[in-house]
Amino acid sequence: MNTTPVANRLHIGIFGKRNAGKSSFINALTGQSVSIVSPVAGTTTDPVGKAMEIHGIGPVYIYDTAGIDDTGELGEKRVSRTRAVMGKINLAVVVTTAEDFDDRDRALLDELRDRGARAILVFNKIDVKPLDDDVAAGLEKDKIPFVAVSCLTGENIGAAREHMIELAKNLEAERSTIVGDIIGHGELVLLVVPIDLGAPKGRLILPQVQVIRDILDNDAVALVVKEREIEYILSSLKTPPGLVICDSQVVLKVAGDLPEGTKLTTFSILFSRLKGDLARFVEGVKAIDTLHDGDRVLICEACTHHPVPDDIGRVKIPRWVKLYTGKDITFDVHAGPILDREISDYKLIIHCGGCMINRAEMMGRIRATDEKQIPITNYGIAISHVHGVLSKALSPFPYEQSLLEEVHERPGP
Ligand SMILES: Nc1nc2c(ncn2[C@@H]2O[C@H](COP(=O)(O)OP(=O)(O)OP(=O)(O)O)[C@@H](O)[C@H]2O)c(=O)[nH]1
Ligand SMILES: [Mg+2]
Repeated sequence: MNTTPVANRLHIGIFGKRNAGKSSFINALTGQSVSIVSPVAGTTTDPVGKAMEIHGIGPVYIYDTAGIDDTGELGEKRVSRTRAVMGKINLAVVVTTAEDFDDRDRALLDELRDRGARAILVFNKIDVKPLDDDVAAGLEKDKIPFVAVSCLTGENIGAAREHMIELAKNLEAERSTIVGDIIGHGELVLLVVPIDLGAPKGRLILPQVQVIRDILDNDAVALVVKEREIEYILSSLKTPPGLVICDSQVVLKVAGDLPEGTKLTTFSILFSRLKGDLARFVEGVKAIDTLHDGDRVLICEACTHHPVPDDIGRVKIPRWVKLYTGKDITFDVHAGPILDREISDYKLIIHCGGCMINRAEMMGRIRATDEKQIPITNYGIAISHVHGVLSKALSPFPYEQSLLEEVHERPGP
C-alpha cells in the first residue's frame, strides 16, 4: 500500500451549472488535462473522482461533477449523482460566471455549507465579462469567499489556489491520529488480528495497516498476533501491554484472556471515533436493550459487496442480537446512503465500520438519522455490546464508557 488511502485524502468537489467551466477549472488548478472540456452543455455526465496531489494542499480526491441545472430524465439522474457526492466533500468549489451567476449558485453554496463543507465561489470567464463591483460587495458583506478567474488565460488561477489552501487549513479529512492520544511514547500496543477465511489473501486490511502506521508515528511499539497466540505472548512479556486492540469478532475471547486492568479496545471502536461519533454510537447501541418482538432493525452497509456465507452484517449480527435479546426482530439490509431510504420504521440502525467512506460522508449519514431521532450504532460496537464486553472495550475512553452506566435492565418479556 504505497499511496494515501482515498478516505484519508481531503475531498474536493467542483460544482456548478452546465458549461460554467467546472472541468476547465480542475484542469487549470492541477495543470493537467484531467477532465474533458467542451462547449456542449452537459459534457461531464458522471461525477468522476481522481486521487492527486495539489501543491500546497497535499493529497486530495477531487470530483468533477455534472451541471446541477441538468434537465430531463437523464439529467435528473446526473443531478442526483452529483448530490450524492456533495455529502463526501470537505472543500467545495462552486464555479459560475459573472454573466450566469444567480440564486441557483447561492442555493448550491448554502446546501454545500449545510452539509458541512467549506465552500468558495469561483467566477470563471473573466476574459469575457469581469465581475460587477456590486456583486463583489454583496458577497463580501455576506462573508462568502470568492475569486474571479479565467481558466482560458490562466488569470487568477494562482489566487484561487491560495484561497483554497487558506480554506483547507485546519480542515482535516479525518482526525489526525487514531491512537496517538491514548498511548504513550515507547508503549507496547498488542494488536490481535484473526486470520480466518474471511481475511484477504496475503495482506492485512486497511484499518489494521493504518493503526500500525499510527502506532509507529507516535513512537510506540506494535506487536501483532492472532487470537490463538494471546496467552503465549502475554506470558512471555515482562509487563502487560499498555493497550490491546482486537478485531470485534474475537473481542469476547480477548477480553477473557487479558489480565485485570489491561486497557482493551477494538479496531471498530477506534474507527468509529475517527470517522463518526463514538459517543453517539454508544448511546445508539443501548437501543438493543429495548427491542421488542416485531421490531425492525436496519443493517446499513457503506458499499455493496457480495455477501459471504457467514456474513457479519447479514448473518452474524442478526443472530447475535436475536440471541442476546431473545426477541423476534426483523432485520433489513441497505447498501448506500441512508438518505435514499425511508428509515422511520426502524428502531435502530446498525452501520458497518465504513472503512471505505470518509468522515464527511459518515457524519452525513449520522445526521440523516437525527431528524427522525433513530438510534444509530455500528457493527463493532453492537458486537461488543451483545457479547457483554462493551464497557471493557471502551476502557481507553472513560467518557463514552460512562454513557453505558445508564443502561437499564432489560424489561421483562
Ligand atoms: N472564454 C472562456 N471560455 C472558457 C473559460 N473556461 C472554460 N471555457 C469554455 O467554456 C466551455 C465549457 O467548459 P467546461 O469546462 O467543459 O465546462 P463544465 O462546467 O465542465 O461543463 P459541463 O461538464 O458540460 O457541465 C468550453 O467551451 C470551455 O472552453 C474561460 O475562462 N474563458
Ligand atoms: Mg464538465
